[in-house]
Amino acid sequence: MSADVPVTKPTVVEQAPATFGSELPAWPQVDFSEFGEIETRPLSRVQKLTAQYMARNWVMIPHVTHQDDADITELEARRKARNAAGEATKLTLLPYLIKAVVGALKSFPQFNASLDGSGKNLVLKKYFNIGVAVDTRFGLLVPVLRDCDRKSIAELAAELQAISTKARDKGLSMAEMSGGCFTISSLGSFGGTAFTPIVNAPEVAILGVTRAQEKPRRGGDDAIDWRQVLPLSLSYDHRVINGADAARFTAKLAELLGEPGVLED
Ligand code: CAO
Repeated sequence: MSADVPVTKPTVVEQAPATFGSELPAWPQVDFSEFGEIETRPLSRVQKLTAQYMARNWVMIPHVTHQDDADITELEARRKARNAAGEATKLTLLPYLIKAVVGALKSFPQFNASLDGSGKNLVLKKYFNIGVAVDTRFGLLVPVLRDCDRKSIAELAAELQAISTKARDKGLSMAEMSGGCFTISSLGSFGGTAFTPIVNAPEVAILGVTRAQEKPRRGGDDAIDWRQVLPLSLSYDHRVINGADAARFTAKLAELLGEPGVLED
């Protein structure tokens, strides 16, 4: 380099703070009555708590939702036959879903796990407690059914009916909503084709199901075989679960839901 060329120091690029781009503007304060008639209703205690937890989970967990479906034609036939034969508690799809989820958690233990408080370790659970979202007049409540691996479809149906009735009539204690490994949110009786459930931290995945639909499948001699197909929406924490595992997990769920005899064992 010749002596008359000025030597320039490399520019030091300052590290942007981790919060870069996430400075939020204040929440809009709008007097809606300026625009028309309104009514103000205070949120319930449960709604306020749910809002806080949902906002935290949505902001802190990098969510991905994987969509799949399961052929439940045989399952539905067996379920209806059992109900017609006079089950003590009417069987809905949910107890079967719980058993299938337990089977899939056994095959993919990273779904039955939580990040510890430091975020540096994955805690793998050897128990199978499943939370079920229940829509109540107090707001959304999630009772946890314990040790679902050790309970039959009929036992799960009875427990589910008792706890969801209690949730709707009286609400639930924190103890009844603690200790879950994985949550199921079923909107099947309401409708819908898919949705994005929010992971129930510190769990790492949640299964949403919407209404089963009749869909055609190519049968022998190109005949149309109408099947009952259940949409599955699996949201997961992408820090812990990768997309390939989510696809394997839902495929396993679909396989298990296609073998209702095994779930009933
Ligand atoms: N496809 C088609 N039909 C379905 C179905 C599905 N995926 N899921 C349930 N059904 C049917 C049931 O089989 C039943 O029909 P039959 O009388 O013909 O058997 C009917 O819908 C009513 O079921 P149910 O709702 O009483 O019972 P369930 O076990 O399916 O669900 C419960 C129980 C407590 C989970 C449900 O009532 C509920 O509260 N769901 C709301 C969950 C929710 O709000 N999630 C959103 C959370 S995020 O905001």
